[in-house]
Amino acid sequence: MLMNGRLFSKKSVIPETFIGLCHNDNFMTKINSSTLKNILKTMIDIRTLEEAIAEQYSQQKMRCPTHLSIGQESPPAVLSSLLTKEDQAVSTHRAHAHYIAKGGDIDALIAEIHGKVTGCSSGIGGSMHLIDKAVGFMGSTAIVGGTIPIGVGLALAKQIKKEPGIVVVYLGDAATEEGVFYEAANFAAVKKLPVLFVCENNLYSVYSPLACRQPKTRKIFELAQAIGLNSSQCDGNDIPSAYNELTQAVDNVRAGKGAGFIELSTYRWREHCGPGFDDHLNYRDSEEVAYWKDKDPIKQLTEHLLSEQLISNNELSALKTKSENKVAQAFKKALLAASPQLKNLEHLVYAK
Ligand SMILES: Cc1ncc(C[n+]2csc(CCOP(=O)(O)OP(=O)(O)O)c2C)c(N)n1
Ligand SMILES: [Mg+2]
Repeated sequence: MLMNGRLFSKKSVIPETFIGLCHNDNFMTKINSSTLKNILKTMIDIRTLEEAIAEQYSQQKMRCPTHLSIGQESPPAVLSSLLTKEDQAVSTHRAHAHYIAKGGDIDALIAEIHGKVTGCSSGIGGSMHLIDKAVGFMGSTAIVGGTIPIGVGLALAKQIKKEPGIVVVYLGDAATEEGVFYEAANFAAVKKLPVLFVCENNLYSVYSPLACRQPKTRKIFELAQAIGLNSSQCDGNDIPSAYNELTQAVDNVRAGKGAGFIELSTYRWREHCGPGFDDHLNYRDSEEVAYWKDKDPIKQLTEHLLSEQLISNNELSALKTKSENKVAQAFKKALLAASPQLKNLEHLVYAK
């Protein structure tokens, strides 16, 4: 089998459901170079800040659980290049990348993970409970599937009030195994709501591979299609394929063609929850991990931009340095900021 120019003859490291999702360089040339650079910048910001979280986590200043998206930065980075401020998004326990890509503030995210008042959720939410209405980021939650009906509700409100924009509901592959997904997806399909479900299929629910949770031949996007959502699937770590498919999916929802669903294959490099690695638990093959690391979306896009002379080495290092400085400043500010006061707890938790 030939995937992304590499030959796998022994055992396939690609699950059946992803076979055929190939790299397509032709699409890359159709994407405007400034869009590609913005996508790269967003991915670098996400990776830089998450690597800094991983590095500093053991200092015990960040006391909430964190789920890192290192390795799966491309779906939100590509999607957000197609969204506007009028569009809204809801997210999952693995929310940092979604928040930053939607225009979220690095200072506010780092402060939130440190439990400080300057955090986007005023320091009482932590990594998994991010909200920032100013950028249309309407919430994330630790309950798998918990924000799916909230996103559908936001889309219903947009439809009733005739407000512009669409709603993006980020979900993991495991969230499609929750009953609430079917209820919400059915309602969105029936009402033709302006909502796009964006499923990041990283093959795992904690340590359980998709293959032991769902029939091997099932494709998640086909299941969504059967519910009545306009569905598609693509290689989420392949920027041109993701850009092409996401453009079509977003355009269809914007055009009022009904609720959509897109499944993007991707992979987390680190442990399910926490700053380290959990591969010693042997729940996934080292060959599989190596395959996905080789499909690093940042590496792929950097190589393309350099080889096409769309970015210089100097520009690239400036981009990285700027991101590192911004993240370092964010940590400094977070450590100096105040903690929330108990008297404000009720005010911060309940909506009026
Ligand atoms: C309703 C519910 N069931 C179980 C859990 C425990 N849990 C936390 S994350 C997770 C895996 C979710 O997998 P997926 O949706 O694919 O997202 P990923 O972690 O792979 O990004 C599980 C089972 C939970 N938080 N909520
Ligand atoms: Mg998963």
